[in-house]
Amino acid sequence: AAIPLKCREIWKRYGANEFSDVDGFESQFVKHVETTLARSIYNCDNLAAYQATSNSIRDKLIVHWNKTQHLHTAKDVKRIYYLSLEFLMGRALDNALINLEIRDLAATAVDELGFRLEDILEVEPDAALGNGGLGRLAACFIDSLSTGNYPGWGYGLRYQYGIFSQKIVDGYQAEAPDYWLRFSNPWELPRLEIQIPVDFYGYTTTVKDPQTGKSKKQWNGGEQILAVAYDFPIPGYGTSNVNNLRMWSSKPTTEFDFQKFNEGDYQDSLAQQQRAESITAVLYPNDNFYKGKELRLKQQYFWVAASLHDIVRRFIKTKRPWDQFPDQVAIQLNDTHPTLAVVELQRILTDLQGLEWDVAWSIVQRTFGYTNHTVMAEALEKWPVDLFGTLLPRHLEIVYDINLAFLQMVEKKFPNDRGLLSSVSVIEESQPKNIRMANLAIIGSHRVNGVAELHSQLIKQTIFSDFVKVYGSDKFTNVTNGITPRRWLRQANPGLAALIASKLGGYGYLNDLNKLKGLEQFVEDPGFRAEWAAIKTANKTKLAALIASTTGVTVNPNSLFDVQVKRIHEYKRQQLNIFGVIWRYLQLKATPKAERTTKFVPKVSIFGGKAAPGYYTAKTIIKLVNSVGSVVNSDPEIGDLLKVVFIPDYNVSKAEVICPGSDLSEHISTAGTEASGTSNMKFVLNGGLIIGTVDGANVEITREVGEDNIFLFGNLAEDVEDLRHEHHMGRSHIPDSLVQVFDAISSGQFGTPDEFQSLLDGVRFHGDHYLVSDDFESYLEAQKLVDEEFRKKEDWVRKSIISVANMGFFSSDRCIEEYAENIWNIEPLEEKV
Ligand code: T68
Repeated sequence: AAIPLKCREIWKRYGANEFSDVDGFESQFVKHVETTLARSIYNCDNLAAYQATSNSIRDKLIVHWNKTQHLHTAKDVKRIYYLSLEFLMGRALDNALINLEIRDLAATAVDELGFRLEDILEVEPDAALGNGGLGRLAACFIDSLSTGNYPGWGYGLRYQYGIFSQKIVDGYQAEAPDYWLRFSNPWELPRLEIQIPVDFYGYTTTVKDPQTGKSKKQWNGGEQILAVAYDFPIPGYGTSNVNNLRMWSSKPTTEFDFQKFNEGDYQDSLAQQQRAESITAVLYPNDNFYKGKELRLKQQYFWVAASLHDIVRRFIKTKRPWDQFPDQVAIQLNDTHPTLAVVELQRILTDLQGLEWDVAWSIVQRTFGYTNHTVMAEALEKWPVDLFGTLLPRHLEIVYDINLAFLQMVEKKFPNDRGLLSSVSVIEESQPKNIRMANLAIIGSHRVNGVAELHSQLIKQTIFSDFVKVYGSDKFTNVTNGITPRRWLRQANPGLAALIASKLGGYGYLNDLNKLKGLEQFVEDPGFRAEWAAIKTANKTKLAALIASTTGVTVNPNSLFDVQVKRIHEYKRQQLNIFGVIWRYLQLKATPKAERTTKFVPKVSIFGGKAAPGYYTAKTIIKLVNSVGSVVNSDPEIGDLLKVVFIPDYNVSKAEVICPGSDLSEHISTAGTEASGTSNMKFVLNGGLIIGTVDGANVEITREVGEDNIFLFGNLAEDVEDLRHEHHMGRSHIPDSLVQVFDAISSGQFGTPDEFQSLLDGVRFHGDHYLVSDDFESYLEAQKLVDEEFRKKEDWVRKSIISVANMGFFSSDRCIEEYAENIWNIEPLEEKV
């Protein structure tokens, strides 16, 4: 019920009193220490200071969160819902301070209160609810949605355990659980009153609709679990709009199995309830790989059902006719993980709301868009029909009906093309039968996009070519990925961000990144170049400190820092990198001492990244890197000429130190395998150069920064198929350099060779699927060129400046504008303060 008019004056007087100066912040801080945390000046450590600071900032965010949500409801605008099973957010505090433009204020205040902001920021655990690029992309996108004032929500799962934390034990990866919520999380608003029941299992029946007299299908669920909402306010930069990221957590219902109870099995009926919480317990740690686990499908449906329930409820409140649903709601599927949403919406509209099939289906198709992130077969989701049908019996029927209608349409357009029908069918007629989620996502969406130009071309030519035949190519489009410059420049590299601001008239470039172009006019200013170079050196010194504290290895910041940090995967080819490092080491050893420094630039080869716990080859690569490191780093002949380190537990907060500290970063995937890559953008935006293949977004980075400012090598995507064929015909050629590397490994120079044998055999005898042997010489050539260019210090700095100046295109703000215009059809709406 509404508050009576006569009471509202008091509400107004006390409402929304947010702080806006140092004093105001301090008073909030102390209040939170004393009441929220129940501590005092006598026992306030950095953790308490972090929590008090975060709570104070959170209060401020909530005020604007409320206003923004109210505005969107009042204006009845169309919203975009971004469904992603991963949001790799990293830390929230520094980002909030930056986006609210109160970082200096907070630094002053905590200093006056007896703390250092830097120490407080370090206490925060990463919110690591993602594996890699896909999850981080979602995090950049919601930052840009808020910054661009788009009415948009993210929907995800609130895993209790994020991606495992990685330890290196004796050179091997070991996994430890990441219980990130141990000190509670000040950035989430538990909405314990929002509890949505989600059904699983059970059976379907046909019932007569009492109103229409028609018979219809009904799902009688067997197990019910509650989805509880936790909201994370997402502040934009340069705006007071605050969007919402809603994460679901699973809870048992208060119902329980009375039959079991009556049979005297109280323990077991409770235990079954307890298992409800396991649904959102842990993030699956696979990147670019599909594994058909029932619990994963449960996670997907749980999340999709709760999110759609929420979205539909919000729409129903507007009292509009169903036909207008797509005018109010756009839903983006981040990969195929949320594809069940297509089926669930069709079920809601037909079974629950009584719409005709075709009417409902047209609404569904107009609502969804689908983003594909990979062309690799082993990553495409397929669920066994039996497993799917047991968990979601009604959904299986709907999948079959969707497929039937679709295949009839295809058959009509292309009569008697059995091959076409079987390739576009949602059902893979294998033993056992599978449901192809990508096919379902394409059929259920009005637009399908890839994440870089090359990738978007490749999906049309390879995995989805038959769908281009069916739908024409207009359904397929490209939105090249981007990154948020707030976190990946201003936050990660405050020195460089400030220098840029001093030249471009302030920080306005942070939400208008094309302004970076203005830096080009300073390239020939020696003073500017010196400042630029000094900042890089300072950042390298900081990275050297991280290396020392995490690996115990001391490195010289004057060396060339050559970095490859990303998930460990054969297609990303960390093995190519470490083979190249071994080659360099062998060459160094073979060169007379006096000539070494003229022939080789001192270099630190820096690796980092997690391997999926079950991915044996990836784990072997980690071990090889560490084995090479222990030999090279302790070789007194080599000294600073070469160091090899593996930084353990690569994550977002480490990336914020590593990206600004690189001279060169490696993006060396086999051409055609890396859909886009986004760390390539982060490194260049921070003034590093790239050595890379003609793959993913490297292609567009080259177009923007110019060929002279990037070290490209290797075979092209169009040649990969033929090269693989050659290997399979037994016509492999291993270049002599690589043979020498393999011989060195096999001789035991880097520890017991047995464990590396399979890695070498993969190249030598098993088809060299990732074309390491084909690209090795070209890689060494490119590295040689890097050495030569790095010696020309001034030219290197010029390349760095020109590259940064041309990175405007890769702001995730640009991505969101493209999605909004070409896929979602939504407009920004700004709260007027
Ligand atoms: C990445 N994909 C792409 N997948 O590999 C990368 N997979 O090229 C691209 O830049 C990025 O997406 C953003 O578009 C992933 O990160 C996964 O992490 C993943 C997770 C679960 C299942 C499959």
